[in-house]
Amino acid sequence: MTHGTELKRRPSRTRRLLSVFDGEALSPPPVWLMRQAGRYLPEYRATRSKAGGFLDLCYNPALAAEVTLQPIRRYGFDAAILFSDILVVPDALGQKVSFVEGEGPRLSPLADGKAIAALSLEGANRTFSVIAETVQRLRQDLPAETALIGFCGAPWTVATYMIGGQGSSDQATARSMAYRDPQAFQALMDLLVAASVAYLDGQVRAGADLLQIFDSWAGSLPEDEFDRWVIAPTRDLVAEMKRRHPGVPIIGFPRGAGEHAARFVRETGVDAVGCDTAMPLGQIRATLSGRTVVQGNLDPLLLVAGGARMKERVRQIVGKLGVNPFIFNLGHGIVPQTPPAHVAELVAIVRDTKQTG
Ligand code: 1CP
Repeated sequence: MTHGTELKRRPSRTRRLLSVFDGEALSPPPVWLMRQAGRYLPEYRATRSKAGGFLDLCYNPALAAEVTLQPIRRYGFDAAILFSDILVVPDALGQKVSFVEGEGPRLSPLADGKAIAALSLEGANRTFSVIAETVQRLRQDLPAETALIGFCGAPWTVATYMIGGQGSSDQATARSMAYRDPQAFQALMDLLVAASVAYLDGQVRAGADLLQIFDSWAGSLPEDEFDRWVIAPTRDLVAEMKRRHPGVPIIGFPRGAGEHAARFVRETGVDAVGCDTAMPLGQIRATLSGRTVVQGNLDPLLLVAGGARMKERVRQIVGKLGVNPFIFNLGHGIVPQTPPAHVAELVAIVRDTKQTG
């Protein structure tokens, strides 16, 4: 891998996970889990209550680094993911963001082009530098063999929260605005691409080894809108990050992309694709595996259930996808009711899939 001159990294092979981006199929595959830090861990809940609000936790580098490290200490994952949130970006752009305990994020919704025009990148770097400080601490405190993942939300997914003001099952408010006023919507996409570049650039300069772009709501758009609001802004974001940091791998996670996934990979230029729970292993094997690095895709609810059924499915996933460069993960984030002991069990099962001979 080529490394940017500003990075004082160890050679990538000390971090096993990075070898998959050199085209190696590792056995057992490297493993980390989306939302591996979070409410299912008692030590997370304790740190969070010390921090005050959720954003106070994201903006406290010592505490954010601490909760990033908690699952690494417990489970020895091959990668840590920076503790922050995709909604740090709207907050940095001047939109009011808060988190209601038990209910999720609340933003003052952007009603029209005027509200979008009032947002500003000026001052955002102050917020992003606090997040970069967390990354810097992590690079010092993490074991040398643990890769550090930086991340942001994809412009489309972040926009759905900015326009809707909260999470929703159909993203109707954002989809409607995109039809009603595509020009204003495009302006928001362009602003989010620029802000996400600044957010990710700060993370890479501070020591992130690779990046993931979360497009959690990519699945709600028809094909022409998918091209315009998922593929195009992600392609712009990836192109600018590749220009600045050609050696830093980027994982795209277009949740719900289904049939669009292979085209998403080809047209955005990502180095890896996160596959969601619903994506059939046969489709992944036929259209993605061996062409790009594949990540996924155990059902988070099977991790809650645990037991023989989980073991069987893990072996099936690794058996099918582990023959090519592959990272084991869930198909979406860990849910709060997950028993921590099941996560330990899962990691043991994945590591036990090592092919001998
Ligand atoms: O009460 C709490 O402690 C808040 C729960 C929580 C956590 C642990 C939120 C609020 N964000 C996070 C951290 C987080 N969010 C990480 C940290 C690293 C890790 O994975 O361990 C990451 C990568 C995210 C990304 C994120 N935030 C996404 C994309 C991934 C996904 O789950 O689809 C999204 C959509 C968000 C918005 C968000 N932030 C928090 C919540 C509960 C949500 C989702 C709201 C919804 O369901 O619409």
